[in-house]
Amino acid sequence: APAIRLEDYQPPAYRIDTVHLNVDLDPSATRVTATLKLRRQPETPAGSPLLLDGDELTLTEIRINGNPLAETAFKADAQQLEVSAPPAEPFDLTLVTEINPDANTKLMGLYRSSGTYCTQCEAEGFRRITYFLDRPDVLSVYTTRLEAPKKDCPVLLANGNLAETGELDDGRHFAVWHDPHPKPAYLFALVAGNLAEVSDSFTTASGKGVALNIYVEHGKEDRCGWAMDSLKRSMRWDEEVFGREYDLDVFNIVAVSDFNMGAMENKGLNIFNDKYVLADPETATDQDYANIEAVIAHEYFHNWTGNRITCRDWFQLCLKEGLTVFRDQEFSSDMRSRAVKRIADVRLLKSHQFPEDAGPLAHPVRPKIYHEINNFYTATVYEKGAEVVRMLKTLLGDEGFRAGLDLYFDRHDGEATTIEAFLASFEEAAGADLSQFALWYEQAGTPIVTAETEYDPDRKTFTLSLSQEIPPVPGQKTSRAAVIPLRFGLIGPNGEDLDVAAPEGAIVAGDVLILDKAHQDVTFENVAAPPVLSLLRGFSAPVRLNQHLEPRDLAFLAAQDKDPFNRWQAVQTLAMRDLVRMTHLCSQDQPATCSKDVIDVFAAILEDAALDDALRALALTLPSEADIAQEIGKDVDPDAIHAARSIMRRDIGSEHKTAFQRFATGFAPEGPFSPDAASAGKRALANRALSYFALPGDAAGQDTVWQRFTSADNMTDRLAALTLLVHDGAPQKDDALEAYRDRYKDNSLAMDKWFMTQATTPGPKAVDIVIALMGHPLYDATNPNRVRALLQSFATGNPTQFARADGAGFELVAESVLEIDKRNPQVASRLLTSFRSWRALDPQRSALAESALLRVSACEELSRDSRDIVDRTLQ
Ligand code: B3K
Ligand code: ZN
Repeated sequence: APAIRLEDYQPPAYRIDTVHLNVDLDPSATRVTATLKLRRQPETPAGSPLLLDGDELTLTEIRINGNPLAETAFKADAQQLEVSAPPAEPFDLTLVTEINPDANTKLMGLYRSSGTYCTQCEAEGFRRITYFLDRPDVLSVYTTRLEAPKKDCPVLLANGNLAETGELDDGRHFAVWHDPHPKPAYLFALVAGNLAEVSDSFTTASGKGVALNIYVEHGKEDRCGWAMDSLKRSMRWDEEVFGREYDLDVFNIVAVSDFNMGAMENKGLNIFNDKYVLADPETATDQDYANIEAVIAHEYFHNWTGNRITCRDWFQLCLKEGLTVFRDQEFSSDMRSRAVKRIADVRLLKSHQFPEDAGPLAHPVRPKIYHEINNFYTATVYEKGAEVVRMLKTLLGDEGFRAGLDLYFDRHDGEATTIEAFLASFEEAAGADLSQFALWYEQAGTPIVTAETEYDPDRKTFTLSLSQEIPPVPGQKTSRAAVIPLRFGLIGPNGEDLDVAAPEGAIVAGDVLILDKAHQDVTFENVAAPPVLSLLRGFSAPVRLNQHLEPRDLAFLAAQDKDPFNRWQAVQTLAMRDLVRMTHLCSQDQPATCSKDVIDVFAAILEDAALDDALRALALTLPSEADIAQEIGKDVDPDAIHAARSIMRRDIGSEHKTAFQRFATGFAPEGPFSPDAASAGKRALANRALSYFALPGDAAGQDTVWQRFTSADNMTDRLAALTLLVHDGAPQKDDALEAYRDRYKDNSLAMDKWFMTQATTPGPKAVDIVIALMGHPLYDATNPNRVRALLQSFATGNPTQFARADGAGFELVAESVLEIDKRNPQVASRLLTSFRSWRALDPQRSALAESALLRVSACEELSRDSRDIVDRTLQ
């Protein structure tokens, strides 16, 4: 497939003003009649051929202005329709295509999930329904008529407002939906099936009533309450914080169990992976509740950032995704603890985006080239994209930022636009020059910021020497200095921030220092005593900070920093340093023990009642094995990392056994289960403490875990206990797995957790366990959630066994990729990305990974999705 390049962008030769779709639903032979009002663009010479995209389509009829077209006047194959000399004046093109939803295993276009017809059109799925100008800069007004047997499909939904319904002969019925807002084809959706409806309503700030409905399979109605509540809170919040109101009479959400990703923001008809809708205490963890709240909000917020204002082309994906992730992060911060949310977001960024940006799949937030756009729904576009928006807010201040966004909404409403237009709105509204800032969209790779400090006791000066560089990444050998906002504080001996004046020649706004050169020295005057520098507070820029702090300074920051993010970071840095040291000892088979600094800091955090419980739980969480591997960076030995981390847990736990026991057993929230942030924080701290109290091999501790497992009244505690029993190889582990399976065998989302827990079991049995589970009656290789629960969790959450020294883990994943790729390329290519850090492994392991990748690459029938990933991973 040819590469698509940003620099080659051309506006469309034709526009489509309106689309009338008539969809006659049938499981294997759905008939789609599309009437498109086409208009030649003034720049397009009259008679220029019209080229429409298709994908696996069969055309059965074609008419222009009602007249059938001569066979010589068009060419149609499965991938394209060419009308050789269309009328010069606006005309109606009518196309009839026949499609087979039951045979659609790619889950793109129109398919069926547990009998329900549903669609997924982003990025290029609409062309699997009818021939079209399937690109985001062609905006049309859609009217959709659906027709189906009423018995099978009592519910018929499409975008916009309901215009008409009626009965037909033979037990059939129809519904017509009209969406007045012009939109690109990727936002089209329809749903038809026998679904239950959970309804509520919302009144907008200007007094307009909106009907809210969530559609789920019958029997799941009572698990929709949290999603509905999250939706109403999102709608109110977007009015209050961004001044954005909803714009249709109805907002529908449909939950389906087979979905390639999390959810989709189709105009007025969001379609969700049911994982991000269904929740009750019995089946959902606190993390599930938080995820549902965030994803419901994210899709809702897209109505303004994505739908009302969309992308000109797919290179601009971060225009809607980075901005919308930023918006959902802010929403969750306002609903919960801001500090805890910030730490959670940074952990995600560092664990997912940093390795992407450091490996063969690195790309700028706005890529310049792609082969398959579905492979660019990445942590870089989403999470780094959100960080870039966050930096904009830091640089412009709350007011400047809001003014820029308001101008963007005013000016571009109804358009398909670009990052340049987005930045120009901020430049104008806030009077800023963002030309250098724009590099954040252009350059791949994570900048490394190095900070050195020197205190001069005679002159009472404190000098900060800063430098930045981006290590080379594929396609980018050199880079230019970025604009890096560094939030900071100089902390005096009493723990208070010093009130220092902005040094001459440096750009300091409030507590933010702006680094915009490769090297920069900043000298603060009148500093009475040597301060401790707290840099990158709140993680004010997506960079790696290279700053040497002594253990006592880190302990000081962990205890004293007024910035909760940097308190957490100081604990992590202390633990990480020690883990790297211990890993090296373990890899040489030498004895390793955790240093006293780390043990003391952990004990202090545990007992610091002034800290948020959830924050304490996070600070007591050791860096993951993948995080440690990333820190080590080369010649990675996953077994040594695992050993070091286990020793650290053991040393911390045994040194403070009684304290951990106290928190593990006496810290549950009171009263009946509630998913609120405070209660979730208590559960998180208690379960974290339990993991230090009940160490592997400690019979009494594991009895306590078993007690927790059997007596838990909520999924968070039950799953935490199950995971400890299984991962630590407790004697009760088989009983626990069996009890869990018996309890949840009819609930797929809960069973996903059962598969995931086993797939992430450390130890040499994991590959065999995964292979056995692939043959389990409840395993379903066609369900993306189940595949991700078993195989993706194994590949990304079980580093020692995925990278097993004999290559069996790589083989298992490579084989699975090849198998899944035949049915569902998007799920396969996502699984394949788990190889992205293969070059950082020790030589023996990286050779084995390479041969597994070469095996995938040798398959001639590989999908475009997987071909693209394997080629780039091997390059
Ligand atoms: N916009 C969709 C993602 C579509 C993925 C296409 N492969 C969900 C979201 O970001 O809200
Ligand atoms: Zn999104």
